[in-house]
Amino acid sequence: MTVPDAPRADGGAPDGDPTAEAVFDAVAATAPEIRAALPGRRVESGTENASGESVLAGDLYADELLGDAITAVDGVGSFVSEERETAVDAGGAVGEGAYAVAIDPLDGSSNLRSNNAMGTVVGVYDAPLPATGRDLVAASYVLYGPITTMVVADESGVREEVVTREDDGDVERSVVEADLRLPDDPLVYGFGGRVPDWPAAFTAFAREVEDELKLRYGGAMVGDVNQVLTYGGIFAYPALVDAPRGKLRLSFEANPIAYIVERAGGAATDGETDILDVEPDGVHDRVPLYVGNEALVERLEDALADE
Ligand code: AHM
Ligand code: MG
Repeated sequence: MTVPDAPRADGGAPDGDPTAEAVFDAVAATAPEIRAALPGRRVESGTENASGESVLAGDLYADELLGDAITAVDGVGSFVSEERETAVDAGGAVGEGAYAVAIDPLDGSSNLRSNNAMGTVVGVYDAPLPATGRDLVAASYVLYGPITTMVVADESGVREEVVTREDDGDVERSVVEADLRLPDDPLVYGFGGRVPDWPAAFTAFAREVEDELKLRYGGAMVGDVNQVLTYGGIFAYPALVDAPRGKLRLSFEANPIAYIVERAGGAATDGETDILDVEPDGVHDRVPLYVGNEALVERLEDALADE
């Protein structure tokens, strides 16, 4: 499997952490390859991942391509994926100059069958995993929609980019919004899972919100969070009655998304605690995720506290 040359960022190239930027270049470089490979990879691979979920051929392809690209980046000491049981040692001591990179290679891959949005989620941690989100130095997601966008956050803020492959094969990242901020007036909401599986307090909160906001739920966290970042609102994959830790994974999904949304002016919680402060026991730990405009997230925390 070949990984295209790393792209050069243009349109106001960011001067963030060089290793994190090199990781995001590597991720951007793989994005057109992943897109191109998906049409033939919509079937089950016949294997299960560390969370006991069946894995599609597209999940495996994205995982391998991204794993090859990210472990080749200087300064990456360890690579962990939602699709891999254990970490890959990429050389270098994590926390002593080298970073640990955690990815969800193809978030929302069950949307492959219906051809709806999917994404890739990336967290760059300055600590061996499992770690809390406070150890993130940068995070990003790629959204494979009608166009390929990439949202990148680091200490300096959040920006939105478009990823394109030029006629000469080079992949470019172009900044379309240099300072992405959550709109003040929320418009949309999207909540995962089945209503009968929701705890009563969350259902009551959802009933309130559906009178105020428009439903936008696409079944891929990256796509649904991107709607929240674009229009303002709240996304949740809540604690369920029979799954109090919800569905999403802290290291690969919730932490990077919380980092991005918080730096864009929003908030993220597990219902009680800021997601970035949640202490994991293992790298595949799950966590309930409620993320979006701060006022909505605070209302949600109050609603859950009443239960
Ligand atoms: P995945 O990473 O295996 O695709 O699972 C995570 C996805 C999220 O993108 C999405 O929010 C959620 O699962 C959808 O679950 P559901 O179909 O239960 O609503
Ligand atoms: Mg996912």
